[in-house]
Amino acid sequence: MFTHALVRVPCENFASGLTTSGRLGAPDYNLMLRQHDAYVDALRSLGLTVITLPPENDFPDAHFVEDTAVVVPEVAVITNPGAPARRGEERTVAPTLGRYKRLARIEAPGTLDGGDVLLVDRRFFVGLSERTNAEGARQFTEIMTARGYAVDTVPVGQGLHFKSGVNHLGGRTLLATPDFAGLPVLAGYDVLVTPAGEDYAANTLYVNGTLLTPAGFPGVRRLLDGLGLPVVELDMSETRKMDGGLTCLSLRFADQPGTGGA
Ligand code: CIR
Repeated sequence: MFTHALVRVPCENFASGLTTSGRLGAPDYNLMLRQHDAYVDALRSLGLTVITLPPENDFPDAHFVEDTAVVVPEVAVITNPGAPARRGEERTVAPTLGRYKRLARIEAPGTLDGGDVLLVDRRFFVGLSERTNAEGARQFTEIMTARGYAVDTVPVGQGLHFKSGVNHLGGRTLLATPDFAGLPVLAGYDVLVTPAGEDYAANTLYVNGTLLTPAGFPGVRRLLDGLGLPVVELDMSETRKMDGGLTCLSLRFADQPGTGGA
């Protein structure tokens, strides 16, 4: 069970962040803040204590905190983000996570974005993408295998991050876009496949038995309803305009006694 989530308030110039999705229209800051508040409220309603970092005007993508760290009970891995414009976001995340966890770091020339890292039970999938390179994945594998986790690397052909295409819905169930669903490494899981036009909703988040999913994707909603878990839809329009997904707005973790501090 997660007990905590770390988020960051989007900064006023969040629309200057990296994006490839110009066709979705101009981002609206006030709407972004309202949608972010609703996201935080959803996490709180699931029992999480939400730690909120202040906006970072020099880093317009910094509210995508998921990319700056990977947190498990044993360790928080501070990443070296793959996009040069985002390097430095991790500096203000590390001290906060350090209050709860031991820290490890991905060091240059390794790069790794948390959006490429999916944990299913004690097995990690790490996407090799434009943001995560082989050296970053190698360092991550060393850190996590030393702590008893399995790590598989997967090439990300399509989309920004591995979790743009595949996410865990609890138990043995995954949700994947058609491009990722047939990956040999996913054999052995129950893989639900997003219907045509609904790839964005593959980025659905399982938190303590509830599924948080982007609003406006009825086919994915039907698939999720079939699992019998509570489903909460969140409007992600402004996050999507900046190539962001629902998972990337937070870092979720369990604050277990004995795992914090040095
Ligand atoms: C970027 O391109 O880095 C940001 N505009 C979006 C990052 C989204 N992160 C994520 O999905 N994990």
